[in-house]
Amino acid sequence: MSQALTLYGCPNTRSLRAAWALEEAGAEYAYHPIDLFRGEGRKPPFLSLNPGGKVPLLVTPDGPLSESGAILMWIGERFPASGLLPTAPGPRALALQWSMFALTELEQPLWTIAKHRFALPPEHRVAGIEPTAAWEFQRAASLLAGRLASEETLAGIFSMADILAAHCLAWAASARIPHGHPALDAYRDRMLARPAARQAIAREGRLERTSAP
Ligand SMILES: N[C@@H](CCC(=O)N[C@@H](CS)C(=O)NCC(=O)O)C(=O)O
Repeated sequence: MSQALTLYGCPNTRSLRAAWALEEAGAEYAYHPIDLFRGEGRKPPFLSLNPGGKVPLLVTPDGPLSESGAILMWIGERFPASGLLPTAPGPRALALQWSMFALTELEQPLWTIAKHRFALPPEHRVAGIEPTAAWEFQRAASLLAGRLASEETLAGIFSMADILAAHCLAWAASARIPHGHPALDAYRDRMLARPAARQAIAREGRLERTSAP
């Protein structure tokens, strides 16, 4: 399977989640950069693979897969030794719960802020929405901090939930959106110090093109 995996990604985007998970799994994969800032995501070669025009996209033997959460679940299932999707029922349930929390509660206000700062066409942006979204993010972060007050990781062992949550916390830091919990900064830094995270960041940092999409 290893040679059949190709990750389409772009530095400083959600594709880091997928690269990080692949590195945790010890998977071999080709990395194909899509320069979103030059509109490559909206050009026909990439749109034929992902009509949504977004990264990450993982081309797998089961077909092209979009949505970072689904990609991490796929990697966790295909590489069970990675522990990304734990096999024991208790940790597995918690990994799924906190993954969904990261995607729907923690990320949602960050994405709202990003959309209304720069991602939406100017005529659809509402500047006044930011304080509400920032408050929602702080409320979600408080729940995360509560969970991590007694645990090193969200599922009791490292899992895909930690990739998603740590990525959201890194996103918040780079966008200067505060959460008010220094312990979450320590958690984020601990997760990002994992060798697989460092390798993924280095892999995405290389922007030279290898082939056309
Ligand atoms: N829900 C999707 C969101 C993916 C997404 O919005 N990716 C951004 C980069 S972080 C993108 O590709 N944007 C390009 C565009 O919308 O044209 C996921 O989690 O994978």
